[in-house]
Order: sequence, then structure tokens, then C-alpha cells
Amino acid sequence: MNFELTSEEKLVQETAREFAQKELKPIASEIDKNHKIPDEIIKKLSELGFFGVYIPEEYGGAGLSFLSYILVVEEISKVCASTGVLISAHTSLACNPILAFGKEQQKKKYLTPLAKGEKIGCVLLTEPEAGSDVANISTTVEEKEDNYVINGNKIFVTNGGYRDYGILFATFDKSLRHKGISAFIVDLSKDGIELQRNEEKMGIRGTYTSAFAFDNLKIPKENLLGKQGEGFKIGMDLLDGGRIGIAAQALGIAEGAFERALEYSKERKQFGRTISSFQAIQFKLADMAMRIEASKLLVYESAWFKDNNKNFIIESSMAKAYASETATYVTKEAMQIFGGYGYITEYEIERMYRDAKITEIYEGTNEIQRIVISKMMFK
Ligand code: COS
Repeated sequence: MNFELTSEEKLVQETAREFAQKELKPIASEIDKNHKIPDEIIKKLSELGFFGVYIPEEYGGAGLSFLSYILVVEEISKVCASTGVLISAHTSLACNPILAFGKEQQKKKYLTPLAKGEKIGCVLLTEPEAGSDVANISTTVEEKEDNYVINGNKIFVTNGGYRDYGILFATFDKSLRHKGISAFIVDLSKDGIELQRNEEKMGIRGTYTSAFAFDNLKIPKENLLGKQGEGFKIGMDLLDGGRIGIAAQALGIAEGAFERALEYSKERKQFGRTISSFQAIQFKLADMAMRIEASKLLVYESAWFKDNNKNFIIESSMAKAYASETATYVTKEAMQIFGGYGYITEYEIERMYRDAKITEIYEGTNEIQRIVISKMMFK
């Protein structure tokens, strides 16, 4: 067993760390307050190749491993969870399904600008009555002459507010449940698409979480992704990979909070000594470190499985559930170590505490992860 990263992976990790620490960390609070990742940051992310880390070079990507992409999300999320999920949702939920299921012409037309960071990607899957129960989607698709025509609503679309490219799921016949669903590539700047709102949120406030309505939206037939009726399979596949991305985001948040709590414990003095000299604080930090290390092993292992074409469904659900529960635990403990200072916005711990919670919820709640793990175990 070899736990060493390759020289390429070490290089991309170092590049992401340097960018995160020097350029992103100083403005992470501003991103949270302004509810926006500045355009210059998005430009720099694309110059660094972070929008297409594992996409092949022929489609505008950097052609590195999936694990390299995970390392980027982790490093970025240590300082800014909003930017972490911008990259993760874009890569896992939009680039990956086109790479895995797209035709050559779709890869050239849509994947290439996405991988270069010229367009930001998203997935339009969730609906008011179809969150955990994906097979229950109500957005309809009909064939009319040379087009598909879409009617319905989508909610909770991470990155939707950029109005670039998305993977949209709709059903030809709701009574068919899984078998009725198909996936389509949509250009969200087109007529027939109403951006209804960008939600106000507790955390990851630099990201867009958008709601859309479709009124007789015409999509050219060539934009069908995969085959008709293959949508549920495409949805599960993109979520399987996406969950490793969210696990990496959660891991990064936990590591960021841990590093700050460790430093603070060495500076903060009470009863005439640093609080790090109290066993109550040492044990907290030891528990935090243990869970972070276990999360890291799960996250890297599932990424390694994906890179090596092994089945990683169980591992990605385990990594997502465990790392996200670690993130909420570690940020809570970090706040306890910071005491009252952790609770005020001047310090970054309260933002990390708010950002961590969503990782237990999106891309499949942790209850759903346990369903996936147990179903696959018994299959
Ligand atoms: N990866 C690949 N295939 C999967 C899968 C996964 N994670 N989960 C289920 N499947 C397969 C099953 O193996 C089954 O295949 P067969 O028909 O060949 O047996 C098929 O999909 C249908 O599975 P099942 O009968 O279990 O479907 P259900 O409708 O009961 O629900 C869950 C399956 C709950 C696991 C699925 O709907 C799910 O993942 N929901 C969460 C969705 C989510 O994450 N939403 C958040 C979106 S944020 S963008």
C-alpha cells in the first residue's frame, strides 16, 4: 500500500494551497458578507486550471487525476467553503456527466468551455417534491418536431445564478419513475428559462443557490445527454462522484477550523497559562485530529478508487457522511475552544460552523448515504 501522492498531485496541492492561503483567505469573510465570489477570483481559478483539473487536455482540462481535483477542493475549502463548492458542483455535477455520457460534439461544444472556466456548470435535478426521492421528479419533457420541450421547476441549484450551462433532468412519463427520466444539456441564458430567485442561506453564502421555472423551453434534440430514459442512471453516477467532492469540501472546512483552534489554544491564556496546557483542550484537539485523519483516508481512498476504475459507490457515500459529520463536529469544538471570540464574526470560526452544516445535507442527506451504503451492501 502506497500513501504517497504523485509528484503531479503534490504540485497541484501546493499550487492550490498557495493560492488559497495568499489570495483567498484574506477575502473569505468579504465573500461571505457580500454573498459573491469576485470575478477576479473566478478568473484566477480558471487560469490555474481549477475548473477542469481531471478533464482531459483535449477538452480544455488539465488532464490530471480525480484525486488532484479533490486536493484542490480540500485546499480551497480550508479557507473558503463557498469557493470550494463552486469548483466541486461545477466539476462533479456538470463536467463529469458530459465527460462520462456526452457525445463527441457535446464534449467539444459544452465540456471544453466548462473545463476552461469560461462557463460555470450546475445540475438542475432537485424539485420541491423531489429531493431525496429523485425518481419523483415532475418536470416534463415532450418531443416536438426537432426539439424537446421542457416545463416545470427546479430548486437548490448550486451555481445556477451564473446562468451558464447545466444538466437538467426531466421525465417523459412520471408514472414510469426511474425509467421515465432523461438528462439534457441546457444553456441557462436562453429564453423560456426564468431565474426565480437566489436563496438567502445560513452558510456558503458566496454561492448561488437558485430556483428556476421552465415555460415551454425548447432544447435541440442534439442536447439529450446519454440515451432517452437513462437519466436516473446519469443522476446517480454524477452524485456518486459529487459526494467525494462534498466530502473534500467538508474535510477542508474541518482542517481549516482545526488549524485555527490549535493556534489559538497556544496563544490564549487563562488562569495564568495557555489553554493548550489544559487536558480538556488537548483531548478536544486530539479527538478533532483523529476524526480529520479518518475522513482524509476515506476521501482519498474513494478518489483513488475512482481514478483506478473500481466501484466506489459505497466508499463515496461513506466519505461524504463521515467527513461532513466530522466538519460539523470539528467546527463546533473549534468554536468551544475559541469561546466567546468564536461566536463573533471578526473571527472565522462562526463562518466555518455555518458553512459546515450544509455538507451533511446536500448531494444526498447523510440519511440517504446510509441508505445507499446499506442497499449496496445487501445487493
Ligand atoms: N449509484 C449508482 N446506482 C445507484 C445508486 C448509486 N448511488 N443508488 C441506487 N442506484 C441504482 C440501484 O442499484 C437500482 O439499480 P437497479 O435498477 O439496476 O437495481 C436503481 O438505481 C434504483 O435504485 P432504488 O430502487 O434503490 O431507487 P430509489 O428510488 O429507492 O432511491 C436513492 C434510490 C434514495 C438512493 C436515490 O434516489 C438517491 O440517491 N437519492 C438522493 C438524491 C440526492 O442526492 N439528492 C440531492 C441532489 S443535490 S444536486
